Amino acid sequence: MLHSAQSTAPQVSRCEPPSWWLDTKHRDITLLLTGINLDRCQVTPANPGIKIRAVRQGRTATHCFVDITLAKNAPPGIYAFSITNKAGKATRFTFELVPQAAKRIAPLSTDDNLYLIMPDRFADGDAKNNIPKGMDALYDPKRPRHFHGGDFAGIQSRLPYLKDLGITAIWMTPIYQNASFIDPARKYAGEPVIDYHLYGAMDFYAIDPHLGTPDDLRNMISAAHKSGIKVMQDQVANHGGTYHPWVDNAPTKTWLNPKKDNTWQLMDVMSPAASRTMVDGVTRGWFGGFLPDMNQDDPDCARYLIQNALWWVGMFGFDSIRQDTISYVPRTFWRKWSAALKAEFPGITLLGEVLNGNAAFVSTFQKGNRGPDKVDAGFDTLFDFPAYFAVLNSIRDNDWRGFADTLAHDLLYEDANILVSFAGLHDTPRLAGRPEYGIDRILIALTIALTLRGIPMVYYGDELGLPGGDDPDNRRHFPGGFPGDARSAFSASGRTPDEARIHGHVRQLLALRKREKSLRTGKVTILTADHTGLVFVREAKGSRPVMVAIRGRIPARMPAIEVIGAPKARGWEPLFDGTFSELGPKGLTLAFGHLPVAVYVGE
Ligand SMILES: [Ca+2]
Ligand SMILES: [Ca+2]
Repeated sequence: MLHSAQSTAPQVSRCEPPSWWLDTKHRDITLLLTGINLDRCQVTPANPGIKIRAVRQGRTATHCFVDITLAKNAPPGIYAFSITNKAGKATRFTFELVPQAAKRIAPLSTDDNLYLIMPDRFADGDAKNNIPKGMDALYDPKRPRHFHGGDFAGIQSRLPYLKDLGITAIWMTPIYQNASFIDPARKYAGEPVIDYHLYGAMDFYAIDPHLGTPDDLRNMISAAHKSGIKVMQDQVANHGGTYHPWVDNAPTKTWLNPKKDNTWQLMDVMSPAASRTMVDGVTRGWFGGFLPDMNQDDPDCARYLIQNALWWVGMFGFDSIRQDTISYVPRTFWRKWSAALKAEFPGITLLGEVLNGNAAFVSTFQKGNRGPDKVDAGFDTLFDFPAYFAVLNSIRDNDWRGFADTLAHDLLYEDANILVSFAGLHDTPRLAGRPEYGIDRILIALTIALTLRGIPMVYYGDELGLPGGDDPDNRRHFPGGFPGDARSAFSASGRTPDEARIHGHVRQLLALRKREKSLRTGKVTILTADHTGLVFVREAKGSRPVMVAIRGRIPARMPAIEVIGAPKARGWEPLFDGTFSELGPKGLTLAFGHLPVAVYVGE
């Protein structure tokens, strides 16, 4: 048993946020202290520069909130505070002020080519972090749900590969510290559950040690910026990890929503016909039934999450944020969250994930769009899941009419021309996961994603046709990124013939995109969309038009498509071998070579 003096003295084990920057517009900050005996405390700053506005007790004596204001002339450095509890016992804790926020570069635009990396699965650049202390059981590159060893150093060392491919921005899946142990309660298909994907934060202010240190992250971001590559952080404000300490001991009574399975009925949140209970089933239900759901209607929880979002950008210099599962969170929170980020970092781009194929729903989350609830969630851009699903369906159905119908829904977006267009990501089966489609399907889906309006994105390995089914099989490691790999697809000599073909195709299209303004900013005009195939033109004022043709497969492979209404041009220069165009009896005839796609630049 502890002596009474020890048992009543306050102890502070955490201060969140641990630091801030001085050139901030966000001078009123709330510190969340975690520890013991933090009941009815007084906090006194040891140095001038930080004013205490209020100290508020949490749900129990393990948490308290300290509302502070940073003076404009506060010098940078470590600030100490004395904290005295109701028993009159005191201790100290510290908070750091750095001179300025990390420097950032320009917003994401349609000039960018985005690349999605799951850090654990891309490249292992530092074997020393593969088995952090006490985590021996978590590392096994041969098993699908274990850590494979990828890290920040691995990404940094592959920046030249990405630059050569034509990439100008990378999105890394989350980097928060996740559970350091195997989930004792769950297994999937006989495999232990390990959060190698890092979507289950155990500490929102720490980096998972498998990826490296804060300095490794800073070095990687700085090297990326020097290479002209922006870095997007993946943030998760909807939920924490299954075993987050808040599950047993939350800072306030309403910090988490009560444990209840999510209904997954996404569209209820914008449905004028949905009851309050139906809406809550999505926004307050626990993701998967086991991920503790943050209650953003709790003002302290909301403030914590907003400060956390600002902190990562200010301390590390991310250029943009991809926010997870945004439709599972009340939109009133996103309004505050996006406003705070834009106020502090005017150049930041906010990309929201709404994993749904219906543009009527997805579009309501874009900045400027007030849905039926009159709330502007404030996201600059969204993933174009509707177009992604439409492409797969059109390939399956051998009919491109559905794709044209989906693009008709562009009218619903405030700005469809900045949507992120992709041919797969870490939550969808790989394009190469269905062998019956062969390489054609991969080339078709990638060609559309990389030539459509918006910001194109490539999921790591898709440029090689990396195979894989559902999660986690779609997160196999990049060949050549890991010790012991038999070959390296990072270099041309290490690619199989099919990989070389797909890689060359992607690289060629990304280069064309860089060269042709029409592909970056031009309007989309569909000329053909039926069983014969798909033909669309991208044309920006005063720039050469680009025409994209996808070959239909009914009744047999179409050798050519005749199109009417192509923009006037003296000629159409084909991008790929074996393709050509000629003026036929009915209009322009686009001929295919050995590829299922053809791309032409108007002269
Ligand atoms: Ca490593
Ligand atoms: Ca939620």
